[in-house]
Amino acid sequence: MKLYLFPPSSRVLAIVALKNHLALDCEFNPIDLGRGDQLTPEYLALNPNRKMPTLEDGEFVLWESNAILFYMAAKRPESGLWPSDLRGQADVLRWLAWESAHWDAESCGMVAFEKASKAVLGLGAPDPAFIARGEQNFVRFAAVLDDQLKGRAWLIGERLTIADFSIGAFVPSAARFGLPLARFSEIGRWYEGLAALPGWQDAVAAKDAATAAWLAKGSG
Ligand SMILES: N[C@@H](CCC(=O)N[C@@H](CS)C(=O)NCC(=O)O)C(=O)O
Repeated sequence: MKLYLFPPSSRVLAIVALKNHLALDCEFNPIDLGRGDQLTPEYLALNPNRKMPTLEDGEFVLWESNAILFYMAAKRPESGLWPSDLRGQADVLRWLAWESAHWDAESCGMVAFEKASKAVLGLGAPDPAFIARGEQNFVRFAAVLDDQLKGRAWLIGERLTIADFSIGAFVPSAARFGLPLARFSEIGRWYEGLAALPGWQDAVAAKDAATAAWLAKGSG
């Protein structure tokens, strides 16, 4: 399998952590969003959205980070990260949809886009109105997540799933971009569980190194 990734991204953290956790054999193809690698004809043939991440497995090409997480987990059914029972699957799918629609697009991802991605993509200054909206939405959706985590080790209960990888991946950037995580103790407790996974730790170290290199390049 080949993965096309911009290494500083939160979505990439989920994918790299899962790849590490499952010990999958994947080749990384870095995509430099600042240089416009996502706009080349070769890349657009893989992902017409002009976005990363993208996975290529032989003839099969897949985009959307949550679909990629599913595909990777389904390669290792014994991991249980994609449940085998109908209700477990529906529950994980619910949280992946929630991540995409609310956690990413309306809160953590919205703030990260304004405070970091716009600079990477050369899209101008952050818009304070969008940041305020993202912060407001964060409080609303983090409360939902915090409540769900009460009495549960992981998002859907005692089983670690790809929903934990997907949603947990935005926690470091929520902290970096000043979102009020400290108000949500269950999120903090749950994230410690993810942060204790060796594959997660390696992925965070890789993301941090890539982010530092990116920032140094920008200021140098
Ligand atoms: N829903 C998509 C979102 C992907 C996305 O927004 N990727 C951003 C960076 S993290 C991107 O590649 N942006 C490049 C651009 O818009 O030019 C997913 O989860 O894969």
